[in-house]
Amino acid sequence: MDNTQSKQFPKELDELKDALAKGNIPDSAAKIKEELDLLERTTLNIAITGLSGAGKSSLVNALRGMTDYEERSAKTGVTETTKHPMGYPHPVFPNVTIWDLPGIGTSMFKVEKYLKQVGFDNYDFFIIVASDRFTVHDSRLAHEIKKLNKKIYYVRTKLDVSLNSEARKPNFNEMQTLKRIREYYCGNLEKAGESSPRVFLISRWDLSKYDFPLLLQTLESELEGIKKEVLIMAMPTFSKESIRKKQQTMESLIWKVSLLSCAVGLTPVPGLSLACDIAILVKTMKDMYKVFGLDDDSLRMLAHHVGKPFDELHSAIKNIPSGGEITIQFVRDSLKKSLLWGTLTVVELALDFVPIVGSVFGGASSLASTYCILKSFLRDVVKDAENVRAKAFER
Ligand SMILES: Nc1nc2c(ncn2[C@@H]2O[C@H](COP(=O)(O)OP(=O)(O)OP(=O)(O)O)[C@@H](O)[C@H]2O)c(=O)[nH]1
Ligand SMILES: [Mg+2]
Repeated sequence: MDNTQSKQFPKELDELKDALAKGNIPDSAAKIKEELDLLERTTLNIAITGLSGAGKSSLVNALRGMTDYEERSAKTGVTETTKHPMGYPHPVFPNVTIWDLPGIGTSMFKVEKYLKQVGFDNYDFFIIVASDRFTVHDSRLAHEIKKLNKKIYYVRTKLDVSLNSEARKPNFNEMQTLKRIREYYCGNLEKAGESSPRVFLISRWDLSKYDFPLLLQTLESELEGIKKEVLIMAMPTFSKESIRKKQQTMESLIWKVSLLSCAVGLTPVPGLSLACDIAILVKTMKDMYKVFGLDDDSLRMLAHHVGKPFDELHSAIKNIPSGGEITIQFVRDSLKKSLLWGTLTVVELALDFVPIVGSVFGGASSLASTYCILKSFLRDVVKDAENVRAKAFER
């Protein structure tokens, strides 16, 4: 692990200082515990609808980071029609469920009845999918959903097919073609009464290209509070931007975890001059593998998706040990190293906290050490997530 630390105090620690300055450590720890528990319990339900064959089930799998061919994937293909709402939990973050809904165009019911039938209230937002045109039913549906104060996003799938046929024309320019297609769809939706439709162009076979990364970014930016964090953690890492967002989210979590581990684990760690609950740190580190798609299950799905061997992607992980090797012993050794090598930063941080925490639970150096090792571990995880992403998408 890289133990060199920046001397400047990270911004996210201002929040910690504020929380501690209010003086009541057990209360802060209890609140933080509640917050972290809530993060695990909060559910996110994404509804996908559109005509038969539009690519709904394929998008369900894409959002779950899965291919269409594995055991728990949504069935796709010309004869695999979605007839009833089917919830597909995210394979690694089961609190996120993507719902495959039958299209309104195939329904005999009126919009209100359709929404009632699919249980509209259960969903956080809707994605309407089309591989050709959005229909009048789609815009009517969108209108009703907006009245219910829920957001709608339009996704135009099978872009690869459209681009392939356009590419045969002389003077083909991909950027201009994309712009034209986007304008065409937005124009049509506006004519149908949509005031500011957002249309995302995607190809199921190349999710790192076109608008799929932008779709994820937009969904995330328009969610609020804890649901935003839930989405950021669960979404696949197809872009540098998504890795950066995950990093920011984890940064704001690790000081909370550090405080919690020091506040509840007052047992001194044998052989170390600090007291903390190492199990909390082990869990957080293991969670980081999942968040950044570096656990074996996520890597296997990514390998399937990009058609590369699992071992090839796994070999790009160079800075962190295998997930299974994150043990109490590993964390204890990291803490020991951080106390020996990272002395300057740990001491600086600890001194900064002493006036606030020192007298309360004698934990300034414990807090500084746990924070430093989590931060350093996160930096290594991010480097490896970038290495894996580069390896997965290199041609
Ligand atoms: N070329 C291409 N094919 C796609 C894309 N998305 C989906 N498909 C294919 O289109 C077909 C239909 O996709 P599905 O995801 O099953 O469509 P659906 O909307 O769930 O269809 P129903 O369940 O019948 O309502 C499948 O053969 C997919 O592989 C895409 O972006 N590009
Ligand atoms: Mg389907």
